[in-house]
Amino acid sequence: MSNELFQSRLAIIRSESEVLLTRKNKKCFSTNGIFNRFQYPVLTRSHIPIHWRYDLNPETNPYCMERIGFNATFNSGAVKWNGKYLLIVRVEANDRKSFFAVAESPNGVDNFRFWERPIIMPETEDPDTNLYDMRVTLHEDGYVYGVFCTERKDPFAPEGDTSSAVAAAGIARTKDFINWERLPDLITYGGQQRNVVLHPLFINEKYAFFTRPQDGFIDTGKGGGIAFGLSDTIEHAEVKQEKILDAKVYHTIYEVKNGQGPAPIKTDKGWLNLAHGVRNTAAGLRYTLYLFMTAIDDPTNVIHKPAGYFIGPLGEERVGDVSNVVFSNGWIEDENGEVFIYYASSDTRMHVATSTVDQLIDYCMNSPQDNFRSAASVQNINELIDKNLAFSPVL
Ligand code: M1P
Repeated sequence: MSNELFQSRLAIIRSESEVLLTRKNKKCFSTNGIFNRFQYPVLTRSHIPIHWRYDLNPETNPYCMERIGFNATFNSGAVKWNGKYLLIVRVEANDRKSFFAVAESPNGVDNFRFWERPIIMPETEDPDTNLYDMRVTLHEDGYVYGVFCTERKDPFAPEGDTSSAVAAAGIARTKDFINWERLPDLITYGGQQRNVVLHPLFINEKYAFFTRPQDGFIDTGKGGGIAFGLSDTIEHAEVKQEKILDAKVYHTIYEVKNGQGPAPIKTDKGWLNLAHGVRNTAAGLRYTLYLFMTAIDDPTNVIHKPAGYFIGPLGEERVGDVSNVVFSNGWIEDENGEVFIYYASSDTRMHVATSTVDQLIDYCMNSPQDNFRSAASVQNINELIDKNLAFSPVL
């Protein structure tokens, strides 16, 4: 096989990759005025570095074929670090295994590039089959923590059942996002765990976790709801009691289940929390994002919660490996109050939306809440109409 084929293919692959990696992203006009979407996703599987995919030696790869394929880049933790915007991305290869890799951008909205290698996450004595959805917390103890889902085969699955799994919260810490110290998994007593998030502050001198107790791997069963609990240590984290702070509710966007997104943002009006809610439809589950605020002195006390979703899947976001899903486990508050909300669509690709702390507080405090009946929703609309008519009779 001629070296020419290898070289010409590689030249095309390299130049197309460079065009994608250096493409400028454009802020779209926001009709709702709450946040701005951007024209392009910030990360797709095509952003995976060439040297992770191809054997670059023409002697051993004369056809210049991909040796390792990648399926998706989604559900990323996020942090601003040394002036750069980092995503701790859930990368899924064609073999269905997820792992973490850091992608870095100078401005948070485009030019994301993966670091040289994926993260080498140490294992516990019970090896993980799959890892995903890391939440990054800059804790006041001085460490950066990553809390993520570790999935293993259900040891009690009947013979022949090769899909039942058990989800738990893995914990690791770092000071540079390259070297990670793995700590024992979080122990809880409410069944399985996904969407566990470490709070950035000590609460009552203890480490504090948002949890999501659930009976099964997919079904929350009699569990569910965003919960909160305290642990004496992080080195052997154990939450003995989980208190539900935001329950699932019939006929809402979080009727089936919900889960905390990233660690909350502290503001002078309370904590801003981003979460996902899941409802059922004839076409399957639909995942949307919602916001709520909790009291500054009590992160379990919900003080403002607008009705319905904040971001729902739109346009091409609606289609992917798991369609009709938006999911977020990372946001960054910049020094000037701008907030970068990183969200994945349909378990396939990463997007960014931007807003500000002020806008998000305004949205939480001044949007009507859900009163759980159609008549009550109509009443909310009529109250706004009355207000507008009184203010300006000519609409
Ligand atoms: O497929 C949608 C999402 O499903 C799970 O979220 P939850 O535990 O709330 O159902 C997670 O596996 C998540 O990664 C995925 O995006």
